Amino acid sequence: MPPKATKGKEAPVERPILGRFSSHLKIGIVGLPNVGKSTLFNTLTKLSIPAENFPFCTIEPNEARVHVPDERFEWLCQLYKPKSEVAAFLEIHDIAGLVRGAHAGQGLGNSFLSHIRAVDGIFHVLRAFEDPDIIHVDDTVDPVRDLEIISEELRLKDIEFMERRIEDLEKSMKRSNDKQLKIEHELSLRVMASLKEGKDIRLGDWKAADVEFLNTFQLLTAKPVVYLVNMNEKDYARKKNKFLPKIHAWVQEHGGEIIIPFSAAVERNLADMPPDEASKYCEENKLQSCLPKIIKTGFAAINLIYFFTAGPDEVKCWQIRRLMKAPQAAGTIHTDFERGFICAEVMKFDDLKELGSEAAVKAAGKYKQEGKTYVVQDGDIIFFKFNVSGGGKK
Ligand SMILES: Nc1nc2c(ncn2[C@@H]2O[C@H](COP(=O)(O)OP(=O)(O)O)[C@@H](O)[C@H]2O)c(=O)[nH]1
Ligand SMILES: [Mg+2]
Repeated sequence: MPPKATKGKEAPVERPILGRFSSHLKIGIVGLPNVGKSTLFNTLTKLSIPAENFPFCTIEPNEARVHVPDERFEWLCQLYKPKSEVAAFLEIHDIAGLVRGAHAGQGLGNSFLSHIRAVDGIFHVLRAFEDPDIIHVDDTVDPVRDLEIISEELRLKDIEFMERRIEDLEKSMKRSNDKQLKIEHELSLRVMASLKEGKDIRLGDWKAADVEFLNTFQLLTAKPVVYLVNMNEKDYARKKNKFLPKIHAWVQEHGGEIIIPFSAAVERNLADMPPDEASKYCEENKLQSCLPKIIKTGFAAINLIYFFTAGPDEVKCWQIRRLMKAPQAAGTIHTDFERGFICAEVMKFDDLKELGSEAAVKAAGKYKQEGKTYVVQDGDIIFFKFNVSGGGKK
């Protein structure tokens, strides 16, 4: 359910989140051919959690699940020395390259676009490395042109989808006076106007009621984007690249999302070295791996956070969507926890770290009982109290 709008102007209301209401969300690597998508993906795969750790889901060769690095989690594991440790993970899909005209079926366009539809966010990889041996589909390296191509393809696909949707709605409206149809039609026209102006749906100012409909459309331009700029090792180490200022300017004009400069070649080389050699290499060349940042940023971009449960048996990250309330968060552990929710006992990680133990946090009065309306924050350490013995209903 979308959050209720609050009355009055006092508190700035956070915009409702677009996208699937699930804690199992994925991010796809998208870009033109030969920009370094698979090199990045394969490097991530080397870090990935073996498929047998996910017995209930299939993992395809183009999917990887990687742990979200987190010092807080490591600290908790050090403190509790639990029998079991479960970190958060990000699911990443490698999607084949898109080319100009994909929306009209060029280069297997439609199937690529349907792969993008299936993910919840996009790592948009841009090529900012020059290498005469590696051809560029458009002959020259020009990441701003590539940004234009991809964003236009996604928008054109959305326009095509909305055209059909509007046609269908108009047919239905001839037969029925249903108020919902009118509401959806009106929204669809606003969506279309935004797309035709060149404005992606994720950047729109949508109301909670709009978001409910928009989520059923699964539009490509509604998905959050993180730009990954692939450059050569020298540029990556010196944090400079001739294309970066232009990329930056383009992104500022088109939504201002996060840009992460990285080097697929560096990441691949580091992943192939034994750990001590890799750290020596990083020190000598004054650089470090960017993968932790890429993973963390992607996780946050698709609106995932996690809370911890922590004790001697297990320290675990429970991933949920941002803005989730305590009972629903409890439900990710067990449906009974949601059904019989009494309260959430919450410790803040920083308090635990500062004071050193649960008992000390309690003694300092910082162990809080939170009720049904509490919005769970990233990094909360939670103990849920629940009771289903009173004949709770399903
Ligand atoms: N010089 C250089 N080559 C790269 C880099 N990243 C990828 N490549 C090469 O570019 C080619 C295409 O890379 P790939 O990851 O398959 O691109 P994709 O088509 O986007 O998946 C491969 O030969 C890679 O080795 C890079 O950072 N520097
Ligand atoms: Mg590839």
